[in-house]
Amino acid sequence: MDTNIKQNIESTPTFGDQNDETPSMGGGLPIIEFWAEHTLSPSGPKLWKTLLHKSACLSCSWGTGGQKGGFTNEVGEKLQRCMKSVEAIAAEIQPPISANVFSQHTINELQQLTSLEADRLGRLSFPMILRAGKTHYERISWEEIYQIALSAFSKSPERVASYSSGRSSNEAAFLLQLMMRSLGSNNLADCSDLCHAASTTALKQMFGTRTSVVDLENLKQADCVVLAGSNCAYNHPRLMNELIKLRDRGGQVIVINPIEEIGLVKFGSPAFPIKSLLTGSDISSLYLQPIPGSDTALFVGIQKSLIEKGMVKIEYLQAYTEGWEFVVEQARTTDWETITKICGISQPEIEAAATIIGKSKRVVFGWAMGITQHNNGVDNVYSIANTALITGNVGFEGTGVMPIRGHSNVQGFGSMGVTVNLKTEIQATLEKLLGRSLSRVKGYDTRALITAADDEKVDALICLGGNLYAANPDSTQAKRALGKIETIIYLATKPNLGHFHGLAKQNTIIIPVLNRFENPHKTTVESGNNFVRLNDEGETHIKNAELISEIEFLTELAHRIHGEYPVKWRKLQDTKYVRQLIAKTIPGFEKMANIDETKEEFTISGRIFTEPKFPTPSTKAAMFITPLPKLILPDQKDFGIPESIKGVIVSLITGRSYSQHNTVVYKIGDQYRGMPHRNCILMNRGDAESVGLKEHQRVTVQGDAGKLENVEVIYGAVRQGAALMFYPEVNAIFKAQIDERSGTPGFKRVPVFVY
Ligand SMILES: Nc1nc2c(c(=O)[nH]1)N[C@H]1C(S)=C(S)[C@@H](COP(=O)(O)OP(=O)(O)OC[C@H]3O[C@@H](n4cnc5c(=O)[nH]c(N)nc54)[C@H](O)[C@@H]3O)O[C@H]1N2
Ligand SMILES: Nc1nc2c(c(=O)[nH]1)N[C@H]1C(S)=C(S)[C@@H](COP(=O)(O)OP(=O)(O)OC[C@H]3O[C@@H](n4cnc5c(=O)[nH]c(N)nc54)[C@H](O)[C@@H]3O)O[C@H]1N2
Ligand code: SF4
Ligand SMILES: [Mo]
Repeated sequence: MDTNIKQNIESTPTFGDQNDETPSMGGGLPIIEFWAEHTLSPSGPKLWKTLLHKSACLSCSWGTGGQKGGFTNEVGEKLQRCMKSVEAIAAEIQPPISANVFSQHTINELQQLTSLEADRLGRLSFPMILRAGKTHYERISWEEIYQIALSAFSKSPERVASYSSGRSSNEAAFLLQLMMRSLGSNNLADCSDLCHAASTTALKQMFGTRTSVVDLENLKQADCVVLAGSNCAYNHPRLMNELIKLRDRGGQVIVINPIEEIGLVKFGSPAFPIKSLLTGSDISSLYLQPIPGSDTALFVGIQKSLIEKGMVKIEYLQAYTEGWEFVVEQARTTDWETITKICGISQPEIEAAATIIGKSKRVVFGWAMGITQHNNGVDNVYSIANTALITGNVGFEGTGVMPIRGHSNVQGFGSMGVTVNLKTEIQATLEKLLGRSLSRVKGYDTRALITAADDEKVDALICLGGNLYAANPDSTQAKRALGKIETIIYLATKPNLGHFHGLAKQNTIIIPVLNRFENPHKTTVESGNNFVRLNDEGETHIKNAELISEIEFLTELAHRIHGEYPVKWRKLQDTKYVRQLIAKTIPGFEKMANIDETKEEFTISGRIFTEPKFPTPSTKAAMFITPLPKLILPDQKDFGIPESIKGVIVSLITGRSYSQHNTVVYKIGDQYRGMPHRNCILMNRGDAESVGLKEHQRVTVQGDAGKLENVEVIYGAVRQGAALMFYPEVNAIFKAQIDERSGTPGFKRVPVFVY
């Protein structure tokens, strides 16, 4: 392979020093160093301009920025911008990739790039196509793109699909689903299918809502937060400020996580430079490290203890819930031995958690991927919400259930109807708008899309952002499946592994798009706290290029496919009209109609419960019993490894390092976990030593779909039987069990053999 392409990339500076010592707390001075390094660098002025632009932070769903300015949150607090935001912007303000990169390097060479190297190439700036049998991506005209797309999307509606990732706007999301549904296709796969689908499914059944019932104001009233399966010190850093303030006012934080994440024990936040940054603030009051995948058992244990202590709010259950008798009965009759054996937490520790929850006046229960990404993800969420309900902690200020969402507008995509489970109200209004009934054929979610493609049932795919190839388990299957689709169109800001490995059978097209702070029109996004932000128009630093806005591309494509009637697609290039359509179609978004004039950002109506009355048919919350998981691990022989080879089977947690955004790696090391590079496995010392392994030794990690070799063992505060590796690289080696009810892959409990 031509090494030039790699050499060029390696000479661009990566972020920070790889060899820092493992810090004794999360956050702290490295954050300030990072800010200084970036804001004082040659790209500093561009970075500042973007930070001050009136648009929402690109990175996570916690949400900040918008009309109040780059550093102000929805309740008007200042200095609300974390370094993850800077990291995301820094990647977007990279120079454009020179055309030579694609004319001089074959697809085989591009496939040698790592995620970090692909991202470091720079910004995409002209449309390209890789045609069947060709070795290079080449430039393509817009006219030819529309012709190819038109013929691809004229196939039978069941054979066309979209995939999307939550960084695009509400307007783009709305148009995407309108275009697909107008075609007669419900195949609207979305990254949320791999993420919080279990939360959406469970919350809808229990409360008739699909999102968090807690807003920022509410969180500020809580005196206890239960944080399960979230590493917000890395992934939602400003949530840490709320936890620090909660501890300062005498509140308690219970963390539930098989890994002792240092930032969830102690965190130094730059928002409190004097009292927190240098010395760190205590976060967890109680830290429980259960076996991966066992949270349902742990929460049933907490319920059992609450019952035994007489801390259950029976009057609340009777008045506001249904099915509670069965839930209470399940917890009462499940014996302690079963519970403690499954979750690996002792009875006294479970009781300590129950006491804190039972004695607190207002408890918020928050969770993220450690809860949803399991084959029983929906049960996990039920068990958390059951615990909230039996203690009367939903429907009052300072209480509630709070899925901590992923991408900065992933929740907006769901609200706009980019989902295979469309709300009946939205379906009805769309039918009125289009003047005909919509297809009732069940659409493909992300996993179903991959399976259908692998079965040769998909001809055309449009990807609005994201990285479908690398986000899925079993990379070999993902690659093979995408390779059976005739035409794939990727809309993206920067190249990623999917553009080089997720290649279509005939035509793979890459469309370079403007990002949130560059669009020539206003857009909106929705945070995980149900707050809608308005993004101002902006401009791009990339000159003499052919970038297009997602809105322009989608409306033009829809116009070519559908013509002028009943939707005047080209008129919708003025996003003001899209917002008017959204206001008319999407429940809770009425204020969108005038947002262009009022500039009033808002909390979506009907989402935050201030009384325990819910949008369910009976107005009561429905409770469901939660079967305890059977956590069986395969045997060594199931991995096809002879008994003579010594090794250990562990439940592998696959997730994010400190410096990556999903499939995009920004920096190779994870300093807070002491992992110097990507090819590490974080292990419990006892597990490693039990089979004669030592720290820094190189091992093979074998899953059910492949193996990674030369992996460095790093000892960490991981509970016995568990280990951690980073995605997307690790997706090469396992197939993942799927939660049947939500379609979510079990990314957090992957059985592997380490030897
Ligand atoms: N900087 C940055 N921010 C991000 C992202 C990013 O990649 N980078 N990604 C965004 C997206 S899309 C998402 S979904 C979120 C992800 O945010 P998180 O959910 O916080 O991220 P993960 O790294 O997937 O893992 C969460 C935690 O779950 C724990 N865990 C694993 N298994 C279990 C279990 O069985 N039980 C319990 N209780 N805990 C478990 C892990 O140890 C880990 O600490 O962050 C969003 N924000
Ligand atoms: N093993 C394992 N696998 C996982 C997970 C895990 O924890 N473990 N987590 C899962 C989760 S929670 C998620 S959400 C998925 C993430 O899956 P995706 O959302 O599909 O992946 P991302 O890496 O976030 O996508 C990044 C790409 O989006 C493009 N992009 C960025 N901004 C824009 C924009 O404004 N417009 C457009 N059109 N494109 C843009 C860029 O080209 C960038 O390369 O991965 C899932 N996969
Ligand atoms: S916490 Fe999330 S939304 Fe807030 S600044 Fe950081 S990355 Fe952006
Ligand atoms: Mo996610």
